[in-house]
Amino acid sequence: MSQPSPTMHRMTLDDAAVLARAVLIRQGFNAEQSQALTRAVIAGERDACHSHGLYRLLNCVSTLAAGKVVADAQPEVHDQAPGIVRVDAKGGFSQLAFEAGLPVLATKAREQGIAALAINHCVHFSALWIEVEAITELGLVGLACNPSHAWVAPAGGTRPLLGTNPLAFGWPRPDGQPPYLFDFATSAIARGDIELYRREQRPIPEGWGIDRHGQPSQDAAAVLDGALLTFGGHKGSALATMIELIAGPLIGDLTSAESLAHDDGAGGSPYHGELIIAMDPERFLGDTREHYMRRGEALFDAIIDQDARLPSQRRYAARERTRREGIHLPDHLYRELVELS
Ligand code: NDP
Ligand code: PYC
Repeated sequence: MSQPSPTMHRMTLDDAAVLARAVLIRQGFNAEQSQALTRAVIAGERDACHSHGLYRLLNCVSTLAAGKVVADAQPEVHDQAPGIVRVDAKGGFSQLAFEAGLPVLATKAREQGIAALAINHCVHFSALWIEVEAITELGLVGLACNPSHAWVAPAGGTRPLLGTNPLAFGWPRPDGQPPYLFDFATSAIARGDIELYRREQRPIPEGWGIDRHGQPSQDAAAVLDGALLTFGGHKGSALATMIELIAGPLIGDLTSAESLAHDDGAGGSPYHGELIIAMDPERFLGDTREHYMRRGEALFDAIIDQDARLPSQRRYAARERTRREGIHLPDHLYRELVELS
């Protein structure tokens, strides 16, 4: 089943952003939504997170065509409680809602030491590191998670129930260093990556999923039709369940199973909420902040001393590379996007 890699089209990041925006505007998104979506997919492509880069524009377009996203949604910000800001995305994609809520979240975190942003009624496909990195850029510690569609079998089960439910954490670092940041699906891999394997007709690694009969499979299409497995067995399964709860019912929004039911076979991106938490080291530590944040640095040094790498290191290296050299887009994806622009 092994196939040759697709030929690649080289572009600058600026040209890629122009193409992304042209696709979104042409397909009917308003200027604000298009700008926010463009920032997200260009950040994904720039950091070589291809499953959440320009490829996602195809989902944005098909979700709009299916009537499952509001193309000109204006998020509404509500001051819910001293430590909670709520943003109603009004059926639009999550990115603009996050951007609207971030300044209030940061202010509340600085006042209280810890604060939460609950985004409701959003259509969602974002890589969460984008949001957590924005929080660390304000000197805050960040945590984010959300459900998706019911695509993942609970550990020990054989039928899709949980979402691919990402969890991201970011820690600001001194001296202009990029943050310590991890961001992973609680499934063995993001579903978007399996979609890319299917597009390239490549077999997926063992252990990522099962077919509709509950049998282990390395056929991407069969797994997309069956269920993904959780990472780390029962541990990923429990984390995914926690995310269903704290970024679903706790914030008055849908679980992954409810999101899939809402989709009703239309094939749109998931529709649910997102929970984002920010913590202010200054409030926790006062004058001792510098001392304790340096102890975090000692931990990172000890990890690197073992020749282990920090999460996001690959991403930051890709960022440097694509800024210099531009991006390489599979030709067939480039042609699809030009057709839509
Ligand atoms: P990966 O398994 O590729 O990576 C997960 C994390 O682990 C990254 O931070 C990565 O850093 C780090 N990492 C990978 N290898 C190592 C290593 N050897 N040592 C240390 N750290 C390592 O990601 P996933 O497939 O789980 O998720 C991909 C993306 O999909 C995420 O951005 C997630 O937010 C997104 N997603 C979004 C969903 C949504 O509902 N919106 C649903 C599911 C996923 P690095 O990037 O540097 O490799
Ligand atoms: O890749 O699993 C995924 C995903 C779901 C929603 C956005 N990305």
